[in-house]
Amino acid sequence: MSNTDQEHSSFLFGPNAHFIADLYGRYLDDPGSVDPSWQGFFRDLGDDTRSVIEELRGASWTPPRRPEAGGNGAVEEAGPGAGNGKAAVAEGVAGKRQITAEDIRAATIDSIRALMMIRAYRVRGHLEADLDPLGLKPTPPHPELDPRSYGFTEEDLDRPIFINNVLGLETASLREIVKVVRETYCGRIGVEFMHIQDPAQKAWIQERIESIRNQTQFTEAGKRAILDRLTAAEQFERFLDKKYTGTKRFGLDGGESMVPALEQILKRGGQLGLQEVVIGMPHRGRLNVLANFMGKPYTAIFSEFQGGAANPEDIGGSGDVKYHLGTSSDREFDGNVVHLSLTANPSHLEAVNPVVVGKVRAKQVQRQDTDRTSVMALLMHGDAAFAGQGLVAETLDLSELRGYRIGGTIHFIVNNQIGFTTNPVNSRSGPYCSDVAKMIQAPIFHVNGDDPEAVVHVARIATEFRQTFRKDVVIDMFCYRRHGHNEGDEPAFTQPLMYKAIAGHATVREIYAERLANEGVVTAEEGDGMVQAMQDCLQESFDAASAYKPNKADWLEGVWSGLDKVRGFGARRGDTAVSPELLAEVGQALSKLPDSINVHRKVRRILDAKRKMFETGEGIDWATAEAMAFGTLLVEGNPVRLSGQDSNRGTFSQRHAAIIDQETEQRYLPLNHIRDDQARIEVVDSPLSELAVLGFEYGYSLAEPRALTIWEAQFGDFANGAQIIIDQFIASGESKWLRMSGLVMLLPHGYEGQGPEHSSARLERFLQLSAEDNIQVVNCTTPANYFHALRRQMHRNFRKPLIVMTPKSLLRHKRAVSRLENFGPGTTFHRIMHCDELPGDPKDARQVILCSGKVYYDLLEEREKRAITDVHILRMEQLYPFPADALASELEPYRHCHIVWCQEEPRNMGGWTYVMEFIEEIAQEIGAEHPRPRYAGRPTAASPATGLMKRHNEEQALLINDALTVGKPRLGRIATRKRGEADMAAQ
Ligand SMILES: Cc1ncc(C[n+]2csc(CCOP(=O)(O)OP(=O)(O)O)c2C)c(N)n1
Repeated sequence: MSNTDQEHSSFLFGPNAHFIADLYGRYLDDPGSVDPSWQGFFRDLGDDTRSVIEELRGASWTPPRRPEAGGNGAVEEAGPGAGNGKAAVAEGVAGKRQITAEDIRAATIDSIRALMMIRAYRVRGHLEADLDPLGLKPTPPHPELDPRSYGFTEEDLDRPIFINNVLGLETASLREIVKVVRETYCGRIGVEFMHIQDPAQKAWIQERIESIRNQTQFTEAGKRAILDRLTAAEQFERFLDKKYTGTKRFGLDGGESMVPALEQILKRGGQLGLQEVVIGMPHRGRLNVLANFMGKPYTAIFSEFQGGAANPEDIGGSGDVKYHLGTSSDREFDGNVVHLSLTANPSHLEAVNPVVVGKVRAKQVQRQDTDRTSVMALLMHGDAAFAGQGLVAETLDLSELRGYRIGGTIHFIVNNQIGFTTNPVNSRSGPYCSDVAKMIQAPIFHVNGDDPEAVVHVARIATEFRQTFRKDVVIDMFCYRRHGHNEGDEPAFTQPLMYKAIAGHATVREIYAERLANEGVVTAEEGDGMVQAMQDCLQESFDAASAYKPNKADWLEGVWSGLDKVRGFGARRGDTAVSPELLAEVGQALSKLPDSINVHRKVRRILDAKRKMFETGEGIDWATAEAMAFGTLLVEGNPVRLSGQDSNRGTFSQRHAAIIDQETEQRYLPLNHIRDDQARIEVVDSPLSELAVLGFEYGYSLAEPRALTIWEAQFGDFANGAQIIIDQFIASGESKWLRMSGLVMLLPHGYEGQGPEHSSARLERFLQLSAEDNIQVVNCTTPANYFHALRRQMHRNFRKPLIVMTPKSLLRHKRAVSRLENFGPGTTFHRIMHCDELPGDPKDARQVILCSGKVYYDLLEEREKRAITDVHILRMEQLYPFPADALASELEPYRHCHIVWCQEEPRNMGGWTYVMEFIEEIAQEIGAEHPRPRYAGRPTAASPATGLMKRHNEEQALLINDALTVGKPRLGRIATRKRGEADMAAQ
């Protein structure tokens, strides 16, 4: 094309692009208003046209005004779209050449087509990106990325096309456009971002990557730093492989680019205000991260390989395998210090995610990081785990919720394209392991792990995105796993072809070192020197390992200082009584609202009832006692955080923590209005998740020992959806990792005929988990005792998780109330309680019933109804730690009596199998006449409870009768059931 032609063309294309845009607007308003040939053209373009036209218009373009009658609308009216088929304007304004309507149309159609193609690259370019270092599967061409799909032919390759500065190109040939879009979208990075609905976020990513063709030009120093980190990462694994051949280490070999990428996140993050990063990661590469990112001394790691403990031996605990351990450190980049803490985790992949997120939230509160840019979560994942574990989705779901958000997590997937021995095709239904992250519209950067510069580059963009938009972002690094799942495994059993390819594949460091040598940045000798220096350093640390002794455990530092490891059993009451003045002050706040709030009339009645409780000092119910515990702790400076499904109102409409204005739906939390200088309560209605939410609250409790942190189940039965957090963290975290938690779990429990899933919080499971003073399990019968149990959590110098079986019917039971004096001076938590009023002298008793929780009231009522005076009742308010000393002294007056354990749960559930040995042993110790306790409860059962009310009532009556009947071992149904089972087993 000659210069003159070009002048004509570029002149033409700009204005006519606008013209076409306007024409398209008219078409959308009324298709019949434009020439039929244009109608056909617009129709064929399909849905994407609108956005393409918008790009063609450019940001500065404003639509032309519609011509007014008699106005000077000549410009807008002219042209083919106006129906006159004449290029009057073009001719008139250009004045250089006769331009036909066909010329204009061809040119602008080119523009539109080119832009549609560019758009297709933004949406689908990642599908043709060069992501797999092994190149095992050919990437099939996608038709939407083929220029021919837009009507272009070979002949169009060099014709200039106006694209209005898209991709930084005003006018470019098709050849050039294709080159740029392929560089940007189909290189070694594939970006998924067009699913993001927020225009600012989408535009930010587009601009960020298109402006530099998705490539950072690293300085020489930057390239050296990348090579240095790759060398450290590679040589560390090699050294371990050599010294501890075949020992499990879950090496990073093949995924080494993660290490410089993590460095980049800290460096760029530090520049953007980041001060602290909480990290969660799986087994893969964990030792490498500990050593080469967190700065854990190599000597310490080698010592652990040689069987040394991670903590001083006098600390105790069961310890854990080395690739589960956490640590913390400070790193400095360009004068910015960033504190890092890697959270300890169990084998259960992804289980640590919500724990990390909860920790971050607590730290943000501590640092008053209201814009959430100082503290960030960094989660690493395996590809199979990210796709497979539902907890990933549950935790992502927390990311934008008011009560849980932390301003975004950076996710880094080490996508080695295999899970143990399972291929991706058997691992997931979607094309990418990262697909679940689209549910929160997170941008996803797929990147080839053999290109460390590309990996560092996306780490930088991801960090900027997180700090700018405070939103989750995902890096999916395609790589490979050089060895078997662990180093003792033979991978060729199952993936022979893949492992043949890996065997012949140079390491990431080798590839990069060669590249830098070719670029003349680092000579081959220098590269080898880096390797040698690393080897020397490792050898030196190795030599020192046998003499290495960890000098202190780090568990009572920072916000934990002042707290201590628990020592000895016993009552451990803590000082939980509250002065009458403070009780009155909290009572006042709980029952009086500002006049401006429009309260629901039933809530008003509840508040009036509360006022009466405080005025009379009588009848304080469960919910009020709980609010009193919260309120008094708040005044004492302990924040309270409660989250669970429908926790504000309370599943049983008992709590009403937030009063909702009936006109405006504004929330008012009376507990935040006791005094000006009090701590705050946060009551969060959680999403319908147990696993993630319990994990989050557990994480919160790890980072904030001075807050009372509570998770509440809707019904206790649902807690088993969170079993991993219970087993792997709450019950065993302190023993494995020396991490205390004062988390409270509220689990509604009790047999009230509501069926199999609304009766039991599976008390037996918590009791089975109880050992080595790990948790506390209580099943209180009075509001005041519950109050003291909650306050006790903050009023001792140690922290232990507290599992509370909470009531349902007792919330409104007329006898399950306390008096104000039960909260006042001199009061405390009681592990064992006898009846409120003894029916007679213990000397005259013939039987003593031990029980726990709601069944106490059923026994009491029936005993009164039958006027029984020789059966006394002892309530075990705390089941673990088992109150052996208290039980011995409470049982003492009943040495001559029969002892019965009464429970509502089936015999294979509830407390029976746990308490029976304790009771017998204690009874023997005090010289009881009948030391073996008798069981009164439901027979063994597969399902926790019947779904039939009639049957429930019969069963309940039977077990109460059984418990109250003196000395009578009931054969009948229990024995029959057991014999039947034995017979079946024998057949
Ligand atoms: C919840 C859970 N289920 C099963 C396992 C056993 N397991 C350990 S590693 C692994 C494969 C993980 O694959 P991937 O997530 O891709 O990580 P990679 O080991 O490949 O880095 C499996 C199944 C586990 N640790 N956790």
